[in-house]
Amino acid sequence: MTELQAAVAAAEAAALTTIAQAADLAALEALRPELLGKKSALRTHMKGLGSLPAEDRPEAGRVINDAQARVEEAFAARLAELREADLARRLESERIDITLPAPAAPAGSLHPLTLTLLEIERIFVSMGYDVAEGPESETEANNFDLLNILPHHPARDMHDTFYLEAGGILRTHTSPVQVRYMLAHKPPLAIIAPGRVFRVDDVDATHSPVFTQVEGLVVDRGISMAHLRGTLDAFLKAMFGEDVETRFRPSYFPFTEPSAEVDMRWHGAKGGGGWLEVLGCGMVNPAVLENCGIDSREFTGFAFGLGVERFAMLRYGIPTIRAFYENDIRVLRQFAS
Ligand code: 2U9
Repeated sequence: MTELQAAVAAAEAAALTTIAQAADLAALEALRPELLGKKSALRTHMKGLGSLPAEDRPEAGRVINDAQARVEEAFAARLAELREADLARRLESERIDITLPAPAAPAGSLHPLTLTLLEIERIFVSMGYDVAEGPESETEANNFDLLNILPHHPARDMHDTFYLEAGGILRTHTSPVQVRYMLAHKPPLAIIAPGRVFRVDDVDATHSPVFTQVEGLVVDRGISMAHLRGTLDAFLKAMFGEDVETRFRPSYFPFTEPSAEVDMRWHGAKGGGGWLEVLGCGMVNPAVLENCGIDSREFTGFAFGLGVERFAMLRYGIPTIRAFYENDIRVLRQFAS
């Protein structure tokens, strides 16, 4: 063996040992320049070929190339081996148990407006009322004309009501639901009409351009103001407690005659208190009954209307109507049952 062959064999052996001893991928990668780079021992021998006699060069070149090929092969094999070991270690350490139960999805809860509306419905249904619903976009006839709200009434101003480009309007109260119901059913009837209504209004603590109403309507032979008073008094007692006192004050609505506003007495924690308006009501205007195909000489009726937001604010001590629409989870969570 020539001196060169011995040196190449030693360099190859040293490289193979170093490769075999690389403990992990990072260590092996760090060896790459030293073992396979331009300045590796074998490449340095390659560069020295020029100083050999011309007849010795082919054999010497072959010897160095073969050694270089074996080092490269050993490097690639060790790389593959370490990668496989690394993958196996990660699979083991990152193992997940797919048989574990998933974390429970957080349960939502009913909105305070919904809770209040459900309670109002429960009370009226217990008194024999049906719940009627209707569309939020309405005709001017159903929302105004048939309810005796004349063309010059301020509520009909373009700036007070949302007029739809396709024709029609957003209902300003749920009264058109009762209009539709009377046009489709004969008395006796007792219904409540809950739903969203729309008015051009700036938002403040007690106003919103969108809010929720419940209106009620009873039509039968012999219905009087006494039925109206007894019904609303019983409703407010069921809603806020048996010690609630009510007071009826004269008022005016085009669709009722006579009309009244209902106040409820409240008692403050420090002895204060007073009367608070909570409802509007009245005997259905005979003209409205006639508009809806009901003979006003045979039938009379009473009607009332309330804002659900106001009831929910009283029920829960909520100081601003905004709380119902902002959907702040810290507010809503307090009503989770
Ligand atoms: C028909 C006939 C009569 C419904 C009525 C009121 C009085 C009333 C307000 C309460 C608070 C609106 O939401 S609010 O601002 N409503 O004061 N509503 S009588 O009367 C009707 C309805 C339908 C066919």
